[in-house]
Amino acid sequence: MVDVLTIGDAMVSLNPQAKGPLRFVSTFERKVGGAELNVAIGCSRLGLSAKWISRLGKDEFGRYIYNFVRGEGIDVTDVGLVDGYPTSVHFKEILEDGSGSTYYYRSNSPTSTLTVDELNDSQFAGAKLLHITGVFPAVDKIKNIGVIKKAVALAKEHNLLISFDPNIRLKMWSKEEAREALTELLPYVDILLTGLDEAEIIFGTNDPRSVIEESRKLGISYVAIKQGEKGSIGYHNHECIESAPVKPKKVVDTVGAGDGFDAGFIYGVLQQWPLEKILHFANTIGSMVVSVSGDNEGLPYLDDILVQLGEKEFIER
Ligand code: KDG
Repeated sequence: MVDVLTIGDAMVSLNPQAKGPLRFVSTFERKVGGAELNVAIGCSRLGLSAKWISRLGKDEFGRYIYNFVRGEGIDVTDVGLVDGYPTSVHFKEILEDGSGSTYYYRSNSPTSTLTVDELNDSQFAGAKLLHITGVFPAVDKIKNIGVIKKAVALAKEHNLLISFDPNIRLKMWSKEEAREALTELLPYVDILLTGLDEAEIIFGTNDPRSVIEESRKLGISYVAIKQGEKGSIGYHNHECIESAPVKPKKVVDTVGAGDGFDAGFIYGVLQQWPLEKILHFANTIGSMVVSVSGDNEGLPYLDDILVQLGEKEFIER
């Protein structure tokens, strides 16, 4: 029995050791990435128990990710290593001005072998929350949305909360495909964690008030609009709060900041904190993630964030 359950695709993330277009970069550091997995890692570091359902290639990269995830204390009972589907890879490119791009090599992802039959009551019974994103459906547009729908149905049957981050990757599907698939999920969502650009694709508006209003009409209980360096806006129980940004110590790598925010928000909801506290906690995690290179390395342990928030003393030695 776990607190947080998620289903998703992961990749070896190759991080450039120099800035500039990748044709001029010759060395990379091997790390791990994957939106849903990053959230599971964030939750686990905060002290929640987390389970990640996935497939990896039966190859050296698959074993590397599997061991890494297990090392984060995440339940990997339902992570299979499959033959014939190489573990996915993505390369990150960081330009001199800090802007970046991602190049995916994941079209034949091992997660495309996951089927609805592999989801069952025992994975959901007793869990508190299912976290889903738009990345997994984008990996296999027809089949994976079916897997997610079954997960959503099981989550509802077992009274789990459902958190959803659209995480729309336009290198993987078009705006129209994303809108069509993801809007089907919205009526089942309890917690929407989104950027305004993604909200615009889904709701046709990037006005925060309208996004909240549209979400509210669908019965979504918590809405968080992530605005990066501008902070976040949250809604719950007829209350709408703007939470000020938390200035990072430095900005090294922004990938994964949104997942860190999601993990913090989920943690706060499960602790039944007031919205203002949840938003500040989640913003603080986002700011900690961007200060460290890698998609999940900067996700804090609970003690780290309590020190950051001034709620715990830092003892150096
Ligand atoms: O949210 C960060 C993730 O997106 C990253 O770790 C991997 O690009 C990635 C993806 O699509 O999952």
